[in-house]
Amino acid sequence: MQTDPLDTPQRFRALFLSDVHLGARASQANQLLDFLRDHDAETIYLVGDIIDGWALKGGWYWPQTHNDVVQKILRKARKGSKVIYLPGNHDEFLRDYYGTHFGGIEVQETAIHVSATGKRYLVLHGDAFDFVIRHAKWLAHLGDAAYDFAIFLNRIATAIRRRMGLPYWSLSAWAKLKVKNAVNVISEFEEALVKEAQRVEADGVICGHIHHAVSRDIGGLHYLNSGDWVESLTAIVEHHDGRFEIVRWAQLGQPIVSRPPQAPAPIRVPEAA
Ligand SMILES: [Mn+2]
Repeated sequence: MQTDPLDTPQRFRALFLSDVHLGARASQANQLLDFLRDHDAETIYLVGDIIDGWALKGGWYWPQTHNDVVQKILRKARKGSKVIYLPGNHDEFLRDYYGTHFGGIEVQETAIHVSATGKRYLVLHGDAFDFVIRHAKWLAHLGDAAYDFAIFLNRIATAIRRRMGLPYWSLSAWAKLKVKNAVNVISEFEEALVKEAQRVEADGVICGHIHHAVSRDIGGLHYLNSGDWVESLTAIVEHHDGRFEIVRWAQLGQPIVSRPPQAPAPIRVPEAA
């Protein structure tokens, strides 16, 4: 693999990205652009909050780098990557387009990703469980029907806020306010998502939403969170042998999934636009 060291991205079986928040000033789109130059995959899952419709409502902010990220992803789709977009709460405008395609990108509410080792992963953003997490204590006493009802209430509440033009209620902001509970909120989120994976008979779950990248075992299920491109600059890759790995791009473009040292090419051929 030494032929074209600078322009050949590492190719993975699957790549999971979430919480890029394009359109928000805090988005580190330029870092993601570097990451995407170096990372390719057979299947790319956009696990929600890729475009921040809520930030755009507060004033149009769309610099070239944000556009470049969109172009880069569309280009990967054209070149043969299967790209699946699972909208989150910040890009919920896409939720009207479930089952449709644009530029080769499929929009779905949730997906099941089957790993190279045959394990089934539920893939979704995760905000549908905010209500469950806020009311976890009393719901735990009421059982499954109340739990399903809470998910339903969450959907209604989000629709009402959207209809009334109210700002989106943020679980992570709420968790940060209640600082000493933030750890609990994270573990309640993880438990709710694992429970949902169990319900659909998956072996694991891959989600985003809480900007907290992690890969761990919870009660025999594999919980993965792809983190974000606002603060932590993280993604999940699946290697060809079915191994999942959290990639941390935080150290100024020095990925932890490192390539072997390579001699610099004398001339860097510019990529076609
Ligand atoms: Mn979210």
